Amino acid sequence: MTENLIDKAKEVLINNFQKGGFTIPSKNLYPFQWKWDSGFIAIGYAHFDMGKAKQEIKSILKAQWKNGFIPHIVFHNESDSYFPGPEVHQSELSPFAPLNIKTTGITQPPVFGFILEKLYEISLNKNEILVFIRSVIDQIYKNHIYFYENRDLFNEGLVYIYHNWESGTDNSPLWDDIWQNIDSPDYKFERKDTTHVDPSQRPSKREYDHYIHLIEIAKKYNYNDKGISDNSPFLVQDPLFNSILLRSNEALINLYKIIGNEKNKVNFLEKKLSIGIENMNKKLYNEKICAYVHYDLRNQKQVPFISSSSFAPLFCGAPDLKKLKKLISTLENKFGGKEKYLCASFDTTNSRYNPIKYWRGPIWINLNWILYNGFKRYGLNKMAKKIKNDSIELISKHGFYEYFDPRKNRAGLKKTGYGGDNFSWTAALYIDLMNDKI
Ligand code: 2M8
Repeated sequence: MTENLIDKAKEVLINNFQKGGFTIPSKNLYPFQWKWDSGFIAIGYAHFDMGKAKQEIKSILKAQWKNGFIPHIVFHNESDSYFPGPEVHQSELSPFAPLNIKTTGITQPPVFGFILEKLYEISLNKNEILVFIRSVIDQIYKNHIYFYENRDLFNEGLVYIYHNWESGTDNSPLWDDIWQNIDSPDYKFERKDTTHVDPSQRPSKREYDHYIHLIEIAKKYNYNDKGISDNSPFLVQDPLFNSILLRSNEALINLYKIIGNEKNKVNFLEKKLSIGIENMNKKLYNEKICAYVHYDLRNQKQVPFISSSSFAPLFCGAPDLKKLKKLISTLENKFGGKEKYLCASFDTTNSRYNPIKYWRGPIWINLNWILYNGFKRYGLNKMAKKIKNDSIELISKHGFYEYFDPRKNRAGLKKTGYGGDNFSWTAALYIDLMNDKI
C-alpha cells in the first residue's frame, strides 16, 4: 500500500515533468515553473532521480535576473490556461531581467539554500553532488545578497515582500486589513483558475483586483526595488519568508564550509543570520498572542493574527526555550484537538478562518513539511510525528491534492482534498516524509 503510494507520488512528478526540463505544480491550473514549488519538487526527485532534481534547480536558475533576483514564475513555455501570464507581468520592463526568457517581477520564499543542503543529505554520492552544488551555490548566494541589498530597508536582517504572491500564502486573511486600505481599480480580466477549480476554494474577484493593482504599481517603476519600496501600499515582513531565508543562510554556511576557502561569504551569511534571528525575536514576536506574526512595514505595525507561518521560525531555530513552550501551547489551543488534523493555515478559532478556501484555513503539505522539520530540529519528535502522520493520513485518504480540509469529521462529505489534483509538491514531500526516519 505504502509502496504503491510512493510509486504514485513518483508518477505524479513524472507526469508533471515538461519537455523543457522542468516540472509544473499541477496540470492546467499552474502550467509554468514556480519558484518555491521547484525547490520542494527537487527534494522529491532527489530520492529517486537526482538528475531530475538538479535539472529542476538549473532550470529555475536560468531565469535569474542580473541583480540576483529569482522570479516566482518562469514562462519557459506558452499556455493559455493561466492568468496572469507574461503579457501582464512584463518582466522586460526591468533592465535586470533576462532577454531570452519571460518571467514575473515578483519573487517567492528563498528555498534554494536549504534545498541544496537537503540534496547533499539525500545523495549517496557526496563527491558527485558537491560538483553540482559548487556549480550553482554562488547563484543562490547572489540571490541572498540581492535580498539584503534591496529588501532590508533598515539593516535588520529581515527582508520585505511587496506582494501577497511573494509570501506564497496568497489569500491569507492576514492581508484583509491591508486590502481594506487600498483603492484598487475594478479591472476587467478573465480568470482561468476558477475554470479549473471550484471558485469557493479560490480567492475572490476583489482580491484579484488588488493582486493586479500591486503588479501595475511595480511595473510603473519598472520593477525597481527603490521605486517599489517607496510606493507600494503592500510592504510586509513575513515570518515564513524570513525563516526560510535564515534557514537557507544557515544551509549555505554549512555547504560553503564543506567546500572550503569561502571565509568572506561565510562571515557575511553568519552576520545576517545572527542579526536576522535577533530581530525576528524582537520585531516579529507578539508577546500577547504568544506567536510570531507579520509586520506591516508600510503602516508600521504588527499584523496580530496567527497562521501556520507563525510557527515557521522553528525551522531556522529562532525561538528560545521559553518562546518554544508558548508556541506549542498556541499551536495546541488554536490548531490542535482531536477533531482536527495539523496544521491549518489559519487560526481555526478566528472568524476569518475558512477550512475550504485556499490559504484561509486548509492544510498545505509544504507548510507541514516546514513545521515537521522545525519541531524535529528542537528534538520535539512527538509533535513532529503528529504533523507527519496527519500529512500522510490526509494524502492516503484523499490523494495528492493541493490543500486539505483540517476537520476530521465531515459527515456526508467524503472528498476533502481541494484545489489542484496530482499536485507536485504534495507528491514530492510525501516521498521525503516517507523516507525520513523519526
Ligand atoms: C499559488 O499561487 C499562484 C500565484 O503564484 C496562483 O494562485 O495563481 C500559491 O499556492 C503559491 O504558493 C504556489 O507556489 C503556486 C503554484 O503552486 O500557487
